[in-house]
Amino acid sequence: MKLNKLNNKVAIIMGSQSDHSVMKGCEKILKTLKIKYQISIVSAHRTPKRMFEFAESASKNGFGVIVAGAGGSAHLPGMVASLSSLPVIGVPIETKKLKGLDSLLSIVQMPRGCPVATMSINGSMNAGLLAASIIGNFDEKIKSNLEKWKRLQTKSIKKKP
Ligand code: RP5
Repeated sequence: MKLNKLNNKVAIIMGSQSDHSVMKGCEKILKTLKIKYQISIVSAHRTPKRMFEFAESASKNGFGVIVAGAGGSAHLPGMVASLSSLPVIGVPIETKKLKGLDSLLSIVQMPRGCPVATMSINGSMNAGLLAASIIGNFDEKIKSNLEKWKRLQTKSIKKKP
């Protein structure tokens, strides 16, 4: 597939409106790093056609990374990874009954041949940071924004408690 000149946007998708409060962490860090993103609800089981259309056109639409949050059986990141050659970062969403261990194990245990980079439970900020690292490989501005952010983080850690 022909790539756009610069596939430097991040797609944030999530299985349900109820995932949004967690996925806001990803939005926040992308905003801080001045990375363009689009956010939408795409459910593998409630809106399968939407998921197919999204995944199959993601690269053509200028996305360079997909961040997918899902809870419970959490098949969204894996399904999207099977339909797109873009890197997919999965965010396991904490669930009421199993505290997100279900989501984590589901997303992390992708079978051979279809990887999903799995974050910690509710680790949406790290998903944004990892997306920035990937985009920063070919977008100098983003790389420098990320480097600056890391320097500030380091500076903010006091030596003494
Ligand atoms: C998954 O089911 C979603 O990702 C969400 O985390 C979970 C529960 O969804 P709701 O019942 O709250 O819509 O598809």
